[in-house]
Amino acid sequence: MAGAAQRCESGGGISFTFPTNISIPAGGVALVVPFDPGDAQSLAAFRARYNITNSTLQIFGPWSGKLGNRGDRVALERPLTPDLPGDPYSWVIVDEMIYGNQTPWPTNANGRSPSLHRTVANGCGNNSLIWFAGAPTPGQASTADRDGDGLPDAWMLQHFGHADAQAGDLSRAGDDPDGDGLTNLQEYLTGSDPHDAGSPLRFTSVAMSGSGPRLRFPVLAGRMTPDWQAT
Ligand SMILES: [Ca+2]
Ligand SMILES: [Ca+2]
Ligand SMILES: [Ca+2]
Repeated sequence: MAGAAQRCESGGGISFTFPTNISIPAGGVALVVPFDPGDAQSLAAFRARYNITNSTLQIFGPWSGKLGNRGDRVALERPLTPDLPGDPYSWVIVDEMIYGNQTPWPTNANGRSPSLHRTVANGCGNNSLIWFAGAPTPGQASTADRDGDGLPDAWMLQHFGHADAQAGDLSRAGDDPDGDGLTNLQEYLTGSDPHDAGSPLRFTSVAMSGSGPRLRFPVLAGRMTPDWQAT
């Protein structure tokens, strides 16, 4: 939601209708929670649990229902003005994701475990390749990278247990803790596991083209090109 105030709905296993006349600035973040954010005690406990220090963060709730562990739909919808006054509004999908708990979706975001994080805001929400499982970071964009090393905080929390790069546990962007020849930044960009040497970059084809070899490999959408050619 960017620009003018609008009324939106999140639907699926859970549902929440935003109040009218609210706005979220372009690139901004809002949070929808399962409890009433007007309950100061619950809100304080939630902020403390997830270390949310942004006092201006807009928090809405409560949502009703529960998201399924095996799969569900989360959609952002906006009302369409009816042709005739008095007719009911219809709802238009602005963005949508229908997730699952099996490959190609991240399988370790099942139940009380890591959350699904979106790597690019403008990719198709139903594309499993733009999501990864990481520690919950409510109120932050999934791509938040507070130390600016190219590794998102959520990815760091998931794999190293902290958001900032540290030399002691080889969590810097250029480190290679599993010794598979890929740096942590390369592991992130290619969607592999920085602590599993059996999870390196894998080429899906190697062929000769006009000026040299052409290598193809799968990547997470929005992170880098899947097609490199040596020069
Ligand atoms: Ca970082
Ligand atoms: Ca590595
Ligand atoms: Ca690896």
